[in-house]
Amino acid sequence: MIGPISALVFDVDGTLAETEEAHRLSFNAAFAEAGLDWSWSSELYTELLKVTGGKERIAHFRRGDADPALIRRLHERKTQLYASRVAAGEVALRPGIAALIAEARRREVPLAIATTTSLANIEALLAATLGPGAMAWFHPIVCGDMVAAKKPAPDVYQAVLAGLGTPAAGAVAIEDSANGVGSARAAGLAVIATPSLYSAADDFSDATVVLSDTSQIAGALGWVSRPEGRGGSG
Ligand code: XBP
Ligand code: MG
Repeated sequence: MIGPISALVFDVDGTLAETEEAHRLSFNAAFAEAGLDWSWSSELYTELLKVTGGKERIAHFRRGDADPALIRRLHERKTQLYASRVAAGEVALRPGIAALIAEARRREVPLAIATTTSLANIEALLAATLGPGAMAWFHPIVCGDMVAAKKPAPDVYQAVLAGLGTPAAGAVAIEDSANGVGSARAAGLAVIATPSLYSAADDFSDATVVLSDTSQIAGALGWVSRPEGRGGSG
């Protein structure tokens, strides 16, 4: 079990929710709209996810020979398409996540977000799954483009710790990927890893704890999380 907790820091994609399939389909739809014959299969996307950041992922896929302005346009459109999918209810929180957030709020444990994705994607996901006021429950929310280097660099978690005004000791990160675990560990946080559909084959040896299911996180923290739906996130 992990010791006293000063803050709980959530990753977004693959951790709060299994979002990567919606991202993959949105990338492919943006490519098709632009008349490009680029199409990312699940197998290829699993490989491409080793590169964090949607814009960096496209550049990597094109081996660095795609026009940066085209990449920006494609990524902006993809983000719109992804937000529409999320708003349509295509993405649900992973098991126990809503109850875990409610339990942290009941215990007045500060909540923060450290992610590679964009603020627009977080706003869409939290509004669709936790309601319009949920963004305010997390502070700070640090996104990929707000820091110099994306995961596995420690930047995003260092920025979160600075925003929390708390040392790494006591802060616990919840992550679904090797890149995310690496980033949090490099910033000195304990990390609960919960492998997701696209990260199942990742190396989680640096994680403090590896759980097969997000509904086990409360137990790993020594918390009794309330059953889903009762006294939950409101
Ligand atoms: C995972 C990522 C992101 C998403 C796509 O983010 O690496 O790039 O795959 O989102 P997280 P964008 O740190 O939350 O696991 O296209 O907005 O980058
Ligand atoms: Mg993730």
